[in-house]
Amino acid sequence: MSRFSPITVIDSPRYDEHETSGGEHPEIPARSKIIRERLTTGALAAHITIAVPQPASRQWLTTFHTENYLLRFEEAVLAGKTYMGHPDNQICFESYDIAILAAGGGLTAIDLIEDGQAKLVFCSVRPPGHHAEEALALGFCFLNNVALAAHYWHKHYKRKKIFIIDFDAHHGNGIQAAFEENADIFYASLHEHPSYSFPGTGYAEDIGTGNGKNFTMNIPLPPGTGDDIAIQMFDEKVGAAIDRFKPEAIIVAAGFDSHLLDDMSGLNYSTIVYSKLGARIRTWADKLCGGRVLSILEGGYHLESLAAGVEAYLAGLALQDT
Ligand code: OKP
Ligand code: ZN
Repeated sequence: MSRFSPITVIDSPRYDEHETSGGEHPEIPARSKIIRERLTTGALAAHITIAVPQPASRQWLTTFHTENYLLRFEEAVLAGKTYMGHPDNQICFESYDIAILAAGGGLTAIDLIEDGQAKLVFCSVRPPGHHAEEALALGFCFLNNVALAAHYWHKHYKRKKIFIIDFDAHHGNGIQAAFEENADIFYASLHEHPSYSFPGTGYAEDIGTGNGKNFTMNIPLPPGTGDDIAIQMFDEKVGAAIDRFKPEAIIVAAGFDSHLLDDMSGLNYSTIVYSKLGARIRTWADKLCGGRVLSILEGGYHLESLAAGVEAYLAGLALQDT
């Protein structure tokens, strides 16, 4: 026998207002729309509650980003600039507010979890965040939604040990930078090998520095890697690390660009891999940290595969064997 645990999805139609579709850009509002459509009408709909995000306040944005960077970002949108730093990072007039609402999604989710209203929360946010550094927009990311959520959980609710799992096809350089010297917040990432992939960081040798040594884990995978090797590495390496670390909470940087049909990476996962990842994470969460799992959307650019991947992942998280 098995049953579905309830899932909370943080979403807002305002996420669609970060409008980047002027040209060929892949990080588009259609991403949010297709996930919304699938989750509200698909097989999981009966198990999903939608909740509305609140914008992140300055106090929490500055736990990672500099004042100066936030001001530059706001000025850029007000001045009508079309990108920040590199044309990858397209902006429109609304982008600053929407990025703050994306960061706020994670904080709202944590409030719901700590208030006992939810255990499994998925934030279907745009723009993504894991490449953003304290004062740098990179790879479609402006504010580091996952890093900000980890700081909030750690500082506001005093959850001392947080384990971050990043299964986006790309290395989350921004999350790593945020916590590489921190022994309380573990960062584990599975990604396409940096020699072949953006942003070129995330070598296995990078294991953290200072107090944070051995609290960063990078698992680079060669182009062409499929489900079996990915799951094997995930079980062996991430499974061992999380068992040792014994977190009080898990945050997942959930990206779906490792799918076979997604051109943004050379990884070749099928949709089923995401349900397997979800099932593992659920098992670890139940065993180690009261079932608390916050997942925040990162990449995923092949629209059909993105929607199917999110649904499979949530099914894996929610389905409990009894
Ligand atoms: C964002 B996320 C050269 C190509 C850059 C950017 C990929 C960003 C991926 N300018 N490609 O990790 O899904
Ligand atoms: Zn990615």
